[in-house]
Amino acid sequence: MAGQLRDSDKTQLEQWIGQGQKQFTLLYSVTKDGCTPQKFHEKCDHQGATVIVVYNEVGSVFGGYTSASWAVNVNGYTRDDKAFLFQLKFSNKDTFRKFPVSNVAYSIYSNVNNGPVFGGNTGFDMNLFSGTMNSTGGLFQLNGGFVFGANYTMTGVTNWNDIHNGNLKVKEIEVYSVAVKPGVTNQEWRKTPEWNKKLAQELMQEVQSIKPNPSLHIQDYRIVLIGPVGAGKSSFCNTVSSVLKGRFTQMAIVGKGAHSITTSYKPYSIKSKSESTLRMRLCDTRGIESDLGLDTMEFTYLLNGHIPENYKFNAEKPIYLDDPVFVPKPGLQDKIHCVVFVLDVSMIQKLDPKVVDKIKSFRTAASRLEIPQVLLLTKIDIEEQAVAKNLETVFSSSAIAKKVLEVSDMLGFPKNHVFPVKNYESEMMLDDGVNILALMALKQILFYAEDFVENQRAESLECPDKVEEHDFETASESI
Ligand SMILES: Nc1nc2c(ncn2[C@@H]2O[C@H](COP(=O)(O)OP(=O)(O)OP(=O)(O)O)[C@@H](O)[C@H]2O)c(=O)[nH]1
Ligand SMILES: [Mg+2]
Repeated sequence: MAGQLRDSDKTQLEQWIGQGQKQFTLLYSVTKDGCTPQKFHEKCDHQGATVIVVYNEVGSVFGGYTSASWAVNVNGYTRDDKAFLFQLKFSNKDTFRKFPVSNVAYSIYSNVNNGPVFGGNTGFDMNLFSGTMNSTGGLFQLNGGFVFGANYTMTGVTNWNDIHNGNLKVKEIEVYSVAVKPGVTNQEWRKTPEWNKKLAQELMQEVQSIKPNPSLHIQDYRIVLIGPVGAGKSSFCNTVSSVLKGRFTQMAIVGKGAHSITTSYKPYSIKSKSESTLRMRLCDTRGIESDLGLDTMEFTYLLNGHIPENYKFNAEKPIYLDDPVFVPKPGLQDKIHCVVFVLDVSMIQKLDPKVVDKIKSFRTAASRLEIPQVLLLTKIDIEEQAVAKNLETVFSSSAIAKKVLEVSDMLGFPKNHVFPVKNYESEMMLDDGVNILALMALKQILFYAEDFVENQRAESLECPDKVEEHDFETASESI
């Protein structure tokens, strides 16, 4: 049975309820089931969380949400600190207001003689009907009562007339059960702090504050992005730059092609809103293809800093030792300090086995050099609709959790080295969710780069011959 509640209203209710996308199932409709308290209780008792939606004669839509079941306490009150009243439309105009419960002891009232009741004690805030409602011309006359602000905080309105226009003739009352959407488990597979603007700002500050210790004599942490064609490597560079700059930027060209759109080794500097430059280089590379492009030897040269910046990869012929552009004695600054593998989450099972083998052998090469590695899983919005609607559900999405398991098994990544991200691609406005995911990943990447460089320094101090390419004591003091 389909109801009248619009998708946009469901999205608004989901945001108010929190914890991701919900499945709304119509349990009761006054027009279809009849307007008696008995019918309401028959259809709606013991159903878990419900939302009651009232549509009145003059185009106002309002109601109440409770996470508690009806009739847990027959003829009594049920506490529910998550309960709220709301309005969705006023006189046909979208008007979104949430009125949270203030007196939790009187959140909802279940009584065999009443339909749904919110509030009590000093007054029922919203008591829709008792007995049978009179109906004429397809309109039902609400016969309960509305007490303003008795147990709910009515911010933004001055009395109930601002919600129901003083018009108690209703075209419909619907009750929906509100359950966790399949695919969203509510069981977090990774704990994160509460997502809000403050978290985004804190992450932004942290990321900007990470810089190499001056005694290391390196200007930037060098991060390389590596992965199959079209995985979203260049998009991640643009996303990070946009997040930090606070507006959309396009540094790297992105797009779709049979072969890699990016053809060079391009290190990007990232600037913040205040024009300060972050102490890292995000290095974009040509996409991995089964029989073309980077091979393990060329990748090892890249890791060790032998490939100059802006080098145009020759897909047919990898760089070689005597190549005129080959950097013979790279310093620690030229080396890669963290490898970021980038995979399109929706393509994990469809990857060419030769590309998978290449990634594995690149991982082995990086591991031999003790370079930390993380995996970015892009396009989570394509993989899972619920996540696309609300990015915050990514860490409770069973579909994404499954992908993380699959990929960590396939490529041997520890699960906590795998970061789901959503790159900016069609948006017209920056989004806190996109920013938070990108910044969470970037922060960890920078920490790993920091660890690697610190380890290199410790090794060079303990065993000066081991790190022959770089002499920390005589390195330039230009930083
Ligand atoms: N929906 C969605 N699209 C994305 C995401 N990341 C990248 N894209 C799109 O995927 C396509 C390829 O992205 P690129 O960033 O060019 O991929 P790349 O890894 O740099 O590819 P090559 O340079 O060709 O190797 C573009 O059309 C992007 O807009 C994402 O997280 N979500
Ligand atoms: Mg690219």
